Amino acid sequence: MAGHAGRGIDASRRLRRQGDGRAAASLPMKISPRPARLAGRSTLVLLAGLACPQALAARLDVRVIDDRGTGMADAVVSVIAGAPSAAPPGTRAAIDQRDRRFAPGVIAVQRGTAVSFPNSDDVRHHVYSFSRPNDFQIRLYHGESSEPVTFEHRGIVSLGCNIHDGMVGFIAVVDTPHFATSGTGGTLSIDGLPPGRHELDVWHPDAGWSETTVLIEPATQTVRRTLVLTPAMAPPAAANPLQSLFGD
Ligand SMILES: [Cu+2]
Repeated sequence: MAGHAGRGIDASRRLRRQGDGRAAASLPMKISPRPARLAGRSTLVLLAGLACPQALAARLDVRVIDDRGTGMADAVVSVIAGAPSAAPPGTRAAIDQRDRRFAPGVIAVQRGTAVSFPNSDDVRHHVYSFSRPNDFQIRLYHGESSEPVTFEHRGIVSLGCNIHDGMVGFIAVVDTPHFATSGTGGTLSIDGLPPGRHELDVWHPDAGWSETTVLIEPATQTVRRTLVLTPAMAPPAAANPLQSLFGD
């Protein structure tokens, strides 16, 4: 992904074009959307950074907000600090199915993670994804599914259920060990970051992919960043199946 087309757009020019006065007043930075993966325009803005001395590996504290300042849950942030890598063998994760919802509705895993899809409902579900090359399906089942699904390719896996159209979920497959998903309030932390300027990717169901960079100074202990995402669309509440899952 390093060096893909579109990187290095001058941030101030982009932001001026978008007429975002507040964002334009922030510090200069490199920023670029990821057109190939983006459902719509998305904007990522650096608001603040803070460094504390004395540590080799730093922690990144992130708050993801929308353009009204509201914290956005279910944002996946990953930092590319080194060569792409798969999860250690045996790494597991799970998405439950409760009350005809995927729970949680968004998870992030490192490539190579085996994800199980237990069904805690008293109805059968038929979980599938058309997201090639991570596509799969688990035919109608109750309780524990027979085999977990190992996701070998970086990208977003959109989940559905063949029985219940309203069930929507996502797995963000990353190829770095440095990632986290924002909870209520839009906050997350990523530990163990080495010094250097690293690519920082963020994905959200309503905003697609964006990327920027994060600078970890050699003596940095904690870096704090606020990332502003502009949802790609704002459909009427009743017409948006994602809203009940991801609304804040
Ligand atoms: Cu179902």
